[in-house]
Amino acid sequence: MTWIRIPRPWEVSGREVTPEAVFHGRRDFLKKMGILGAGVAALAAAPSLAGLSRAFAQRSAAPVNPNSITPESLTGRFNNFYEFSADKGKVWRQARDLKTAGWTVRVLGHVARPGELDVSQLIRGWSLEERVYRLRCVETWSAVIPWRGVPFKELVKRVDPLSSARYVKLRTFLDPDTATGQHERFWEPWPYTEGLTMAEAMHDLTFLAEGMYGNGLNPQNGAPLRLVVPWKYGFKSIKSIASIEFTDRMPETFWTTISPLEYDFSANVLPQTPYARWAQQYERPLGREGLTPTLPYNGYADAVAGLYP
Ligand SMILES: Nc1nc2c(c(=O)[nH]1)N[C@H]1C(S)=C(S)[C@@H](COP(=O)(O)O)O[C@H]1N2
Ligand SMILES: [Mo]
Repeated sequence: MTWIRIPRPWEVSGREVTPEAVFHGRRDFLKKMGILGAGVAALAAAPSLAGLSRAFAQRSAAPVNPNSITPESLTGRFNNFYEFSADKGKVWRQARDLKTAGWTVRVLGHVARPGELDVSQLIRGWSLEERVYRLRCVETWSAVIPWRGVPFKELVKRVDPLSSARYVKLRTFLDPDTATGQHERFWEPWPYTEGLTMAEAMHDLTFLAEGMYGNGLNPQNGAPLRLVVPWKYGFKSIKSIASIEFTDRMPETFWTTISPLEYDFSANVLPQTPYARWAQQYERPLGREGLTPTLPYNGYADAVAGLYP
């Protein structure tokens, strides 16, 4: 399958500038494919994606760069998902046991509509969107991934947080029988927990993904539902979400609990600031030779710097 990376308006802060017409052309293209509006069923019924992508590329004068998307063979076989293994090459094998059928997400805390959401029902009601984002791991490797899902704020608005809600706290499942990492490193603060301020949660870039590369998520990438926060280090993009809690105080997270001196709650990608055990000026894109500079806020400064006056 050929994927063509078409820059979106918010990517202007990166290396390329996109004529507005390209963005609208892109939307029409996605509509035709059924990604916008109709959803998964239409996508499955769509003709060859590679063919459509080529046709679209020929129609448009866009500066597309088909090489920047990281091959799925890499992002599907090199993972951080400590619930399963601390060995990035073994996660995909271990995670095959994750049962995602009938998955629910619990909504609780300072919210008008708490409850248990059935994920497959939830997804059926969404107008799915595709977004190509950079992912920057704090360990300095990086990837460019085409996600499929909805802005996280769509879900937040639906459950109607109270005005007392100042943070969102997200948790992954707890199941040491399936997740060998939770069993072997039982002393770690499971379940994996992450969080955002309400302003970050409501930002248009903050994404809730149910798919990548045009298919549903694989277990190793966080099926059935994960967060994607592209301007923060990868560990904020919590996989396999089991609960969403609205709180009035900053939550402790997995990493701030394990090592509070290394990890802070915000974890924004700021290349001039050493973070955790690593210098952060450069990154190693998966599947490519050598290093490339890391950009402030991972290339999304224009879109998000306003959150941090
Ligand atoms: N539940 C959970 N989510 C997680 C992690 C994890 O260990 N457990 N690892 C994080 C880290 S460190 C990174 S870099 C990304 C990696 O996502 P990927 O494997 O899909 O590329 O997932 C994040 N989400
Ligand atoms: Mo990471």
